[in-house]
Amino acid sequence: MKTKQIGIAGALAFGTVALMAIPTFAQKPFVDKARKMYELDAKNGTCALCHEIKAKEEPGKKNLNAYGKDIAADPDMKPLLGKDEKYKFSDAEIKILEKVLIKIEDLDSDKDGATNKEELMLGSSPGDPKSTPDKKALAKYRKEHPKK
Ligand SMILES: [Ca+2]
Repeated sequence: MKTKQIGIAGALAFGTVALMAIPTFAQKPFVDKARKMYELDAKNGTCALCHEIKAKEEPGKKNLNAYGKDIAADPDMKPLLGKDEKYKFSDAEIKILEKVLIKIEDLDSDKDGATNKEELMLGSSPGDPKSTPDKKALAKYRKEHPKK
């Protein structure tokens, strides 16, 4: 009995440590920039903006969602990819990201009928086809922002 209890306690302690040690490879400066550009909140301004994270997974290049893939696929992004989380992105590099985000604003990465910009502005996720803007809000947004 005693050994079993110690075993459980040990497993719990180990689990906690393992949980804290999970590195995150989502690029925080990228999310921060997108949050600023589109005034995102905690609903869509998270690592889930570009990553589809299943249980026990960490955000990385393997679980990019459709929006994340479109960002990563842009040739201008090349010098910014594959950096570890300690890498300090320069202002010029963040400017590149901004340009790429603007470049793909009119794409519909997740093919749900709303463009990436529409989704970002209306609080849904541009990389998740199950997350779409409210129909009324989208119609209103399109009326106010007619395509040039
Ligand atoms: Ca979409």
